[in-house]
Amino acid sequence: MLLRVLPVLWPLALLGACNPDEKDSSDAPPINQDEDSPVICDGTAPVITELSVGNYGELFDFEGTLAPALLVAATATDDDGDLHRMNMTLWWDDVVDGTVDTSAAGTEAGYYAMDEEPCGMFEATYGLVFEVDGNRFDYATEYEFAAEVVDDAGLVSAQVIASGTAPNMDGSDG
Ligand SMILES: [Ca+2]
Ligand SMILES: [Ca+2]
Repeated sequence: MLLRVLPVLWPLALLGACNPDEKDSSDAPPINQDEDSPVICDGTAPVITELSVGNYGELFDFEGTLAPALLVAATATDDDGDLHRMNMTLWWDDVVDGTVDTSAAGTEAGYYAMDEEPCGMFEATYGLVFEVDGNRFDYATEYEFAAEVVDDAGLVSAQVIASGTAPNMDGSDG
């Protein structure tokens, strides 16, 4: 069965996650003035400040198919502001014991470019929705996820683990 997964990104204004004044602070790194060179921020790794796993809350439109969905969302901060392009890697299991095997390749969300100038995105929330169809993800079952976030420079955060319960077949909380 095909694993259907789609990235979702919330408007930061809705989350209140982005302080537009932050990029004007003295902490902001200088931006490379040479327009022909790629912009390189200070080179700090991102930090996951929150990882949530749970019911998306309603049926999700998986490219034309409405289905219950499990939402995994990570909020990350990064001192050098290069979350204007961000990726997330996930591993999971259905044994909630505080550990997830990450020895095999994880599922990558794929880089997502935020609508923000380089080196100016100090916090971002990135999510993935997984279709819950009784196969790869079972209804009303608790899953445990390990997540890593990757910034524009390819620097990887420390892993964070969180668990949550997949919805019922009708999309209600499982
Ligand atoms: Ca960074
Ligand atoms: Ca586990």
